[in-house]
Amino acid sequence: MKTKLYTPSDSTIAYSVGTTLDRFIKIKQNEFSFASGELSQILRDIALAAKIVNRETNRAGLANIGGAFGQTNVQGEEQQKLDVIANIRFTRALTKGGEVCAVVSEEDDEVIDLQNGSGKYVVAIDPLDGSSNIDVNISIGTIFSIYRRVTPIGSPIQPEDIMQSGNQQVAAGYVLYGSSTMLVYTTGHGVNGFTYEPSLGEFFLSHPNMCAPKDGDIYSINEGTSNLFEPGLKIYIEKCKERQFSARYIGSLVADFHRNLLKGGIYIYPATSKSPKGKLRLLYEANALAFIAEQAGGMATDGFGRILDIQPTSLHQRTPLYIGSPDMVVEAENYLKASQEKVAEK
Ligand code: FDP
Repeated sequence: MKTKLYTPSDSTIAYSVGTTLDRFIKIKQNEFSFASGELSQILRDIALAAKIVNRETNRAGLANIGGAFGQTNVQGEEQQKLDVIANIRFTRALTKGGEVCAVVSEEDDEVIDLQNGSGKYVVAIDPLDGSSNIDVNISIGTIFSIYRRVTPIGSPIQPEDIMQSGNQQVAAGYVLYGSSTMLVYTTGHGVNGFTYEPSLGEFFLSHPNMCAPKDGDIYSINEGTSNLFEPGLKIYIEKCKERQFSARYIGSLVADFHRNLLKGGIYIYPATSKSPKGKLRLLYEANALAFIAEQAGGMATDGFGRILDIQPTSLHQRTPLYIGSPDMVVEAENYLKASQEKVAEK
């Protein structure tokens, strides 16, 4: 039998559609420290749930799934119907995938034991971040962190499986439901972004090896509470204005973070005199984005120290967050530290 070697062609009538997320995960599997395919499966489960949530989000205005659900979550925030739907979708996908033993979610006050006896991983997730933006058709997101459990597989979940500092993450990512839907993730070997192609139902590699600009000229902060800011932060914001930086604040963490990651900038959700720990949650918001920021060459602190080194003490713990281009984060941090030193001297 005659054979001929296949040579990939750059055909203009059947052009290559690119690298799917699935294929990329498979190619990269040997980069994981424990390359047995389980982590790949979790990423695939998350991608599947993200596609479903993307569909629900796009139909929200038509399918009576916008608006409030009628209950508050553990944060005392009113749950939106899509918050609840997204929580169910992600938890179900992770349960059925079989690799995850426990989930920490913004929407559940307790740890969810998935009863997957052989599950080696723990996932912390904000299923739908920025949910106050759902009803006004503005970008929202999903944020996730993946950890290996530290106690023996099959035994009951222990606090030490859950309360791991961010530097123990084996993977983290976010999904941005925006003008297009993107999934961005890291396994500690750089950051890659995938754009969803709805007609094929696949995420395709669109942003390989994402790098945060070292410096930037965008600052993102809710200035409506500026009278409650620490003196050092007030000075930093004034410096941004003096240099005529652009103020950009969507009020959707994933979307603000993503823009600044691509363009160069800083996102700040600070401590205020009213909320000394800020608003954002360490386990399922700050840690994942901090891991991604650092993997892209950016930086993430609580204003004084690295986010990834904070030892969590409670499930829904909050933290101030300064994240983005490293030069900007360092400068903001320097103003904070200088003003604290002045206070200490008095
Ligand atoms: P939301 O409450 O709408 O879920 O995670 C919380 C968050 O949104 C972030 O996505 C967003 O950046 C921030 O809160 C907005 O808070 P403010 O309205 O206080 O600025």
